Amino acid sequence: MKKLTLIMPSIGRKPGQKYIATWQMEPLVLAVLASLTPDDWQITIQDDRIEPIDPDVPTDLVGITVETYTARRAYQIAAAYQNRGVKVVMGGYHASLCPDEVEKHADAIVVGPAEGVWAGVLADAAAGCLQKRYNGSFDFPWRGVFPKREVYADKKYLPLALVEFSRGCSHHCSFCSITVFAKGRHYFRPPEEVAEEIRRTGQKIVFLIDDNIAANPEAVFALCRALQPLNVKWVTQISVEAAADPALVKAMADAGCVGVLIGFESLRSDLLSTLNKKSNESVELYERSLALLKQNHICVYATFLFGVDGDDVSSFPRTLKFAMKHQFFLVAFNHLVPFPGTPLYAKLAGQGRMISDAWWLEESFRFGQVPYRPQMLPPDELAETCRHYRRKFYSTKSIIRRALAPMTNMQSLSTLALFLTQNYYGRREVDEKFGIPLGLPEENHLLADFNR
Ligand code: B12
Ligand code: SF4
Repeated sequence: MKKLTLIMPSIGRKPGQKYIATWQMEPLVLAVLASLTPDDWQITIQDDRIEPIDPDVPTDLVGITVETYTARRAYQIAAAYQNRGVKVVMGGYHASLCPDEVEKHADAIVVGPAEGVWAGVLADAAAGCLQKRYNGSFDFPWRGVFPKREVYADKKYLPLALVEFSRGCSHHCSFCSITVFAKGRHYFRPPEEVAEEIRRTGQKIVFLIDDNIAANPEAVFALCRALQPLNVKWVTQISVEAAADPALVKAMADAGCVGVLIGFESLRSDLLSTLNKKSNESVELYERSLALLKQNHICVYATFLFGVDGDDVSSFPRTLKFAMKHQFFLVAFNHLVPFPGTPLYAKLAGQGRMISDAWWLEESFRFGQVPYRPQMLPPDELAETCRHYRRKFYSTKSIIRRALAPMTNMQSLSTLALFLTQNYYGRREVDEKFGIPLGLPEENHLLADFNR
């Protein structure tokens, strides 16, 4: 039997610090790839976020999933296998957004979804005739495929199942990797297969990882009908205008939705048109959707972006006040990140505002650093101000004030316990995340005794 090793790289880590606790979710992508792999391959997985990578493991082929923040680390791991003559295939967001770069570090890459091409890649690898690049098509029939979670059954992850209902998004926000990757498409699995998959996981808490689950509201009604009998609690991501639809929000709540992540991005919705984020048309819309979510006992993880052109520092206190007023469950105060391949990246590069064209490859780059020149503040000050306001949001006083939300964060003892745990991690992680190097130190990047 041929042997395949599938790898999830970490971003990197600070010496002596464990990997960020809330980032240790099950690596769904590896289970999806395993489900597409013919039975004559024996699969093992290695997850760099929770265990040391073993480059000497007997294997005929290695597959690595690559995101922009994990690219440096992925290249380190690939080199360790290639040094002993093992072929490496890479795929994922970064491989699709930056194929020319990723190709230099891999024997083959898959651009786009693996569904239509992975079996062919494996056949070519077995026959010793790997091509350099395979282009996955988005027109595959997305049915009858169930991720093979057995591949990570012996590993310890956060106690929730990651499940996909749809991929892509019909919006075209200029900073977003999703819409570039999926070429603006939004496609679905049959709702009854999603329900069946959830049943099989046996988990009672589910993260429907869709980036904008309601990009097609009709599909969500069908999904809700399929999920309602399962009696599971689920969280997901949704755009703000969809969350202002009373029938949709009620259907989601009735089907077990207890939390949504919403990218509000900015209270200066007038500026969001520069990012082509047309869905966030006004603060009145935000207020309407938040009232509805509250009425339906759905907690909100709100994310905001700072450093948008035309914005100024008064946005920070104003946004914090808004976050406190709405007693958000969690918040992310992020700075804008120009991911490669996005229209935002092209614009900033065209204006000569990138500090480093390939910031994700820089040895000196750290997580939380701003890689472009914002109009609002110098890059370091923007990074530090985001961090400062995160600290304020996760202060003890703020946690207590936000806990006292009877319709949402305090609706039950179990929700309150979850709120307190998640806010504890949120507070701890402000400083833990900031400054993580990309990749591990070159001289000992495979150290088995690295503090995990
Ligand atoms: C769940 C999730 C998380 C979870 C779990 C992490 C994880 N990676 O499992 C958490 C919350 C921890 C998280 C954290 C972060 N995330 Co995240 N996350 C996601 C999300 C919503 C789902 C990931 C997933 O499981 N997808 C399902 C799989 C099946 O899809 P896929 O990876 O695209 O795989 C398909 C193809 O790409 C291809 N493929 C992928 N890998 C490979 C490998 C091979 C060999 C082959 C052949 C094919 C192939 O085939 C697959 C099947 O078609 C994605 C968005 C999304 N919808 O994918 C963002 C996403 C991956 N995250 C992103 C980011 C930026 C982050 C953070 C940096 C956020 C932050 N600021 O803190 C951190 C980084 C943490 C880390 N890497 O350790 C970005 C990455 C953008 C980029 N250009 O790289 C995404 C795309 C979101 C976005 N809006 O842009 N994330
Ligand atoms: S609504 Fe969200 S997922 Fe859709 S394009 Fe905009 S940022 Fe990306």
